[in-house]
Amino acid sequence: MGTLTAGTTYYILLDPETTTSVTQTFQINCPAAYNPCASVPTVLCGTPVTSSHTGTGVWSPGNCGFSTPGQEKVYAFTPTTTGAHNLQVTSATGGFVDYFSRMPRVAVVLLAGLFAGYLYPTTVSMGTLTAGTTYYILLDPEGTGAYSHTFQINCAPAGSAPPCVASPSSPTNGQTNICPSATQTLSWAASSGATSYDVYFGTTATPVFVATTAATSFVANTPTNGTYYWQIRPVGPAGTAAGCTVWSFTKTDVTLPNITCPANQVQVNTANLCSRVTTYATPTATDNCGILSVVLQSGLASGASFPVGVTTNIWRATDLSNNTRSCSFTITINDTQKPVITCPANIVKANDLGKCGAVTNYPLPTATDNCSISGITLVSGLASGSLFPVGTSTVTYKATDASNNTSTCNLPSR
Ligand SMILES: [Ca+2]
Ligand SMILES: [Ca+2]
Repeated sequence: MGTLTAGTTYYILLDPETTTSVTQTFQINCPAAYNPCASVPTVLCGTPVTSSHTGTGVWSPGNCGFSTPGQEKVYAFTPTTTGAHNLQVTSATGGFVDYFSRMPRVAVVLLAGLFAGYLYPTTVSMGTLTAGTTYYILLDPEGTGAYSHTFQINCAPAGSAPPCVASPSSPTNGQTNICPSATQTLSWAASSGATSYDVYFGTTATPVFVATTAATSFVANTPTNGTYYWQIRPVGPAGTAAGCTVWSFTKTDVTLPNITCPANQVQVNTANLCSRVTTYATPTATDNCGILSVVLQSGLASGASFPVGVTTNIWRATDLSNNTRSCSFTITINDTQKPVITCPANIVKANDLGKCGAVTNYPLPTATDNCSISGITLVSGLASGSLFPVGTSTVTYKATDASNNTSTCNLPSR
């Protein structure tokens, strides 16, 4: 029946050459389903292979937006030396064929974890392949027409891979207390003969491949505090250095900030007030990584009205990792203003009948103070209600404020 196309409906007409009874049994024999793994030819170093494809395949791994519906071919390659290999396409007809290979840097199951190589560029790096390991290459056309590609795998040149870098430039291996930041620049000395460096980086002792760079530095992402591990594998024409040391560093800030408070101050009250408006310099703070804030925790701000007495001001500095340290200082306002005491007016009276004096009551003195009065006491003379002798008696009262300032007044009477 020739080549039939999948999904198309064909009609078969049975038409006897006679009008008598005819019985026939027939069937349509279909081709076996295509199996790309039924035959896996071996590719040898530097030996061209011509791969021909026609019709539909069984897989269509997408690549850069192009599907690959064509017939696949799988090839096996086992390098005899460890080192850099590349795949070179030397001729092609029919159009694009996508080349997939096992990514050499990650553990894979056959044909999973693929990277794409194209017809263009005609040579693509396969990275460092390991001697004795079998790699698989999948060729998958982007169409179902007829394709023919000739390719070869070029093996590592003679020589040896460049040496590992002895130690990192920055951060140093094992460095701790590196200030937290979103990124960390890694740098290392050049390795003799290296043309590029494979950078491995991560938070475990087995860092993963993250980049290839021709430079001797790399900016790694360090979004969280903790220990990071990294490894540099110098790459040269003959291969990639193996067995290079895994280095580490730790990003954290456990160093408390420093904060310096101004000196203690002693002032006197503002006249007629039990306080004084006082200013002071804002405490200064420094930190190995950076200051987030310097705030007043308790006490009063500069420029506030400080009450008579001792006010303790506590300031706290917080660094970018929320480490804190506090300092304190006092502002003392002394009340030096005496209270004001007022005695009642003089009392003049005659002697009580038959007495050489007079029982006399007088109103008690009153007192005011800018802060508060703690007491009014009789210092000398007779108390109110006493028998005052004939003549002039002097009564003296004393007012005391809360700061032990005193004032007296006299109440002469006779
Ligand atoms: Ca700090
Ligand atoms: Ca006072």
